[in-house]
Order: sequence, then C-alpha cells, then structure tokens
Amino acid sequence: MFRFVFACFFLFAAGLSAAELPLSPRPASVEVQAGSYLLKDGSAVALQGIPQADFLLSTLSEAAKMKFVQAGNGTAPITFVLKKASQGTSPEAYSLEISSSGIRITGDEAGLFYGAKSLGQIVSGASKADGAAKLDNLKIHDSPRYGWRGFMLDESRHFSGEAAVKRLLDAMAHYKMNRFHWHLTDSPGWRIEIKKYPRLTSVGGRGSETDRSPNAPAEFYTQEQIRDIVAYAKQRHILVIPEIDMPGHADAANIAYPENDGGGFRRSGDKWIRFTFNPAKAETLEFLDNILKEVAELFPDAKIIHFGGDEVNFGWKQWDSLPEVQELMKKENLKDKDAVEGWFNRRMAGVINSLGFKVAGWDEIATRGLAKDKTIVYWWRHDKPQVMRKALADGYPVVLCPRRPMYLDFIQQKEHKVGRVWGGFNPLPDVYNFPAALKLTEAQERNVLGVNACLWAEVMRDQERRDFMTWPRLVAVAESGWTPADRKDYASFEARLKPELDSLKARGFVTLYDPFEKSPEVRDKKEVKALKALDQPD
Ligand code: TNX
Repeated sequence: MFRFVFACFFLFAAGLSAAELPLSPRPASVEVQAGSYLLKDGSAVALQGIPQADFLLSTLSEAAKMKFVQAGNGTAPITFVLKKASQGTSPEAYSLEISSSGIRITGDEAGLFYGAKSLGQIVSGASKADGAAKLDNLKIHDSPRYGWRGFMLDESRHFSGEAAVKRLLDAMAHYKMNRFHWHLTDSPGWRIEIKKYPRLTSVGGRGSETDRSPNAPAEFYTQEQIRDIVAYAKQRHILVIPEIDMPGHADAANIAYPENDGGGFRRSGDKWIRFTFNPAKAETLEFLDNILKEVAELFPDAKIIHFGGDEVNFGWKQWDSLPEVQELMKKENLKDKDAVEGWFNRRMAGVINSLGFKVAGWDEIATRGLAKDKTIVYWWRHDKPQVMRKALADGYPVVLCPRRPMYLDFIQQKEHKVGRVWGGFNPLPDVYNFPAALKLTEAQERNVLGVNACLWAEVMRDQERRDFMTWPRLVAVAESGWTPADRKDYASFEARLKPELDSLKARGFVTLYDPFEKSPEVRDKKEVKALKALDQPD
C-alpha cells in the first residue's frame, strides 16, 4: 500500500495521471495490469543473438539512469527478443511487457532500440527504493504512425558543427525520430567537402548569413566527419538525407567557381547576385554531376539525395541573357525559363537516379514529370495545399513540412520579435496537432511518408538560439509523427512535457523555450535583426 501511494505521489508530482506513462512520443497502446516488478540496479539483460547488443545495453542503461549488465545464458530480468518484421508491419514496431516475472522487449532491430528507449524512460520516471525501480505490470504495443519523422537543419546560413549535430541526433533518437535532413549548401556557405572541388569549402565555406566577409573562417564538414556523423546516426536508426540545393541558392558555390554562375538578384541590404547555377552550360552540369557522385558515396544508407529545386524564379532573371540557355531552349524546344528549370530538374534527377538514389526536392519539383517511384516531394508552401494534394493524387510520396506549422524559424509566442510571422506563427499546440487540420483522406495518407520540421537558420547565429527555437517543439513533431491520431491529446502531451524539459536541459539544451514559464525570447548574442524572407521579395 505504501508503495502504491508513493508511486501515485510521484506520478501526480510529475503532473501525470496514474495511467499515463512518462513516454514521449505517446505509445500506440498501453495496457496497465495488476501487479508490479521490482527492477534492481545492476540487473542482467539477455541479448543473445541480438545485433548491436552492447549499444542496446548502453542505450537502456543511459535512458533508465541505471547500470545493467549482459546476462550469460539462461533467464534474466530483462530479455530482448529479435523478431524480424513481416511484410506489412513496421520494423520500428516493438512490444514491451512488464510482468511479475520480468521484462521482455520484442521487435526488429529498430523496434528493439525504441523498446529499449521506452523501457529506459519508464524506469527513469519510476519511483525508486534502495536502487530498485518499481514498475507496474503492463503491455505496450507500439508502432509509428509514419515511417518518416524528420528534422531539417540549415547549416549554410549559420553553421552548427559536429558536436551540436551529434547532440541533436541523440535527442532525436530519444524521441524516436528517424530522418535527419542535412541542408548543407545554400547561398551563404557551402558546408560539405568535395575532394574534386576544394574551393567549394575553402572559399565557399567562408562566412554566414550575418558575416559576409571574405576573410571569415571557412566552416564545413570534412568527408571524414560526414562519414562519422552518418555512422553515428545509423547506429541510432536515423537516416541522413543530404541536401545539395540547385539550381538556386547557389551563391557560395558560384563565388568559389564563378564559371558556373547563372546570375541572381539583389534585395535591400543584402545581395544574392550569384543565386543560380547556369542550368544549361555543359561544364556546369558536369561539375554538378561530379559533386553528386561524391555525395552519393558519402551517404550510402538512405539512398536519397535532396536536390533542392526551390525558389529558383527569384533569381533566374539573367537566364534570359545566357547564351547556353538560349541554345538549350532552341535545341530542346523549351518555351520559357520555367521550362528550362523543368529540363534541369529532370536532367539532374536522372543523374541521381542513375547513381542508385531516389531524388527528393521541394514541392516546386512536383510538376516536372519526374519518376513517381524515384522522387520524394517535400510540401513546404503551406499556402498552396493544392500542390500537396495534386502531388499525392499523382502518386508521389510526400513529406509534410509546410511552413506553418513545421518551420521552426517562425516564432512560437506572440511577444517574440525575432523570427518569422506569416499570417500567424508556430506555437507548440499547432505543431503538436499537425497534421489533423489538413484533413487527409485515407487515400492521401497512403502516399504521405510523414512529417519533417525545418530549422532555417537565417536569424539563428548562436546555438543557444537554435536550441530555443527547436525545443520543445521538436518533441511535439516527434509525437505528431509517431502517435496514432486517436491517441493524441494535448493535455496529456503537456503533462508529459514538464519532466521532458528537465531531461532536455540535462542534455545541454539549457536555453530551450519553456511554454509553462513563457520564457523570454533567446536572441543571438550579437543581436541580429529579423531578416526579410527570401520568399517575400521586396
Ligand atoms: C524558404 S523552404 C526557403 C528557405 C528559407 C526559408 C525561411 C525553402 C524550400 N526555401 O531558403 O530559409 O524559407 O523560412
């Protein structure tokens, strides 16, 4: 009885009702049963025949804040059972059973990892006495709503760097997120080493959105660092999707190799005069092909290369006077710049496909006649839902990342000053409730791969500010991607979020936004003004 009262006190103290587990994202199904199991610190874990057994053990120990050891043969308090996912079931699904005789986690490789995470979180939130955790008997059957639960990090506008990325990957894995979309190139900086073209990083890697000095230090990832990060992510069941943006957002590359410049545009206080690659010059196309070949070698797992394709019309004015473009238009019978852009998209998608990769691109690419089975469309223009619906109807797999509510460079509280507001902003509940408002039909849902939040970093010079804009909204994204619609409940999310904020702070995200305290806005240390967005040209 005392134990029961104690357990209830703990759960209520954390703001959770007795039936609610301290699990984010909320699992698909939980059945709490009579009885309990006392899990002792130092308990043995049976991992016979389980791939990455050591890593699973350390994952569990870390999440549980206890130390477990590998069992020899025979029974153990915790048992992992590998069960290959059958056709039609998710390899990320797992079941977790706590009974008076012990704990058993069953699933395929990713499922076992998520099961270890869930058990760890339950243990770390449980009441403890003499180094043992008292766990209610229960059965969890858990499986994600979507197979794509992603986060995009813009490293071009401001560079985050290896330590920040690994810390981020750890936190993503903790919340069962599985896609890291790495925006490695854009106008302010080129961040991925390409051996054949060293100036891309030694020159193109200099500076940022807020430091345009040619003497700024070059900030980028070496190929070795990229391989290391990709492996780090893979171990945590996260696939990395690199983005090499073309033919727009290309200033950094064009500063390094001006012969590929297709012209750009000016806007007040800021210049992106080399915004596009020349889409028709043979040498430029070969240059891009060579880059893509190296990129493909660095990212062998996801087998997806994102090639951008966004906002090209902002900077394509000079295409009218490029002789190669004129020639191409004649030769291919292309009537305008839009047709040239489509031709370029198809050509580059063909190269990516021939490397054995699918191509992903922003939703502008959805009308370019690209192969349905080899193309992934990222729907980002929230004010153009018809683009998303058409792409789905046409049979493209679609990743949902509309600016509202999935862009984390939008402010999250109305008093905040730095960041975007566009007919509204992106407060935590909007992120959490996504994508209900889209009212997707069953047929549409079949082609929806999942959800992806995007952290564009124009007005995020410091890691402190990036953390403020990311957390805890990314926890809400994780749940919107994982938890079945009928299990989502904002009150439950909020109750589970309170302890989660402490756990995020313990991971080092000390400048996160606290929605309960309505914490004051964290701005960059060197104050930056909110920049006008590129897609709101002046
Ligand atoms: C639009 S999203 C962009 C980015 C900007 C972002 C700012 C997209 C495909 N292009 O280049 O950083 O808006 O919110």
